[in-house]
Amino acid sequence: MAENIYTLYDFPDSGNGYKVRLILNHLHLPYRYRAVDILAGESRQADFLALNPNGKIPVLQLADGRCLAESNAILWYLGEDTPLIPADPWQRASVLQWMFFEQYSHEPNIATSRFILKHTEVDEERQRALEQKRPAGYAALDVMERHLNNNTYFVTDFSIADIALFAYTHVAEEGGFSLAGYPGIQRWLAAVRSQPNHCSIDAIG
Ligand SMILES: N[C@@H](CCC(=O)N[C@@H](CS)C(=O)NCC(=O)O)C(=O)O
Repeated sequence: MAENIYTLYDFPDSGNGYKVRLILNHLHLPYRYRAVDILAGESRQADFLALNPNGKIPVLQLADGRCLAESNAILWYLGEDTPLIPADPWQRASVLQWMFFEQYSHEPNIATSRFILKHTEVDEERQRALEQKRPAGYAALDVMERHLNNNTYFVTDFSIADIALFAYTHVAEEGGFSLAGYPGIQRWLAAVRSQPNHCSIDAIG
């Protein structure tokens, strides 16, 4: 039986955490799972801040104790030297391009809207935030749709760019974003789901 060399600190409903669970599954890498209750403030307590001073899950801890935060950095670390990251320099940079897009244009609008709707009481301030995020979230989906009208995946073959963008796109409707007018995104979601070793957001370990 393979040894658990990784410990994943995570919040089960997190799409950022799901990215890491998904790549660990794709690569058949066993891991220990440590749930962090971010709703109860556990990510801001001293023992967790010792792992990630930024107070956010996911954190991947290696057997020697080193900790890596930021979901897309973890994808890069685990994906190196596997078919999930291309060898060609242009394609590698293109993978990064989509992962930076995910963090700057997609996640701050779509993931955070989903968090507000699923995990908070929507008061006036949060309602305003939802309204501000809506056009920016749809603009990100439009960019993806244009690309996916002519491409099966974001960069040539299935890669960590697809994992990064799948995590919150497949649950965009929970954030109030309808995918009905996005046939290219829907085809791509199906292509990602059909990958061997795909797992759902609620699958842990
Ligand atoms: N850029 C980070 C974002 C991580 C993030 O926003 N984590 C949220 C959950 S999805 C969190 O830990 N929130 C708890 C907190 O801020 O205390 C990544 O991609 O890993």
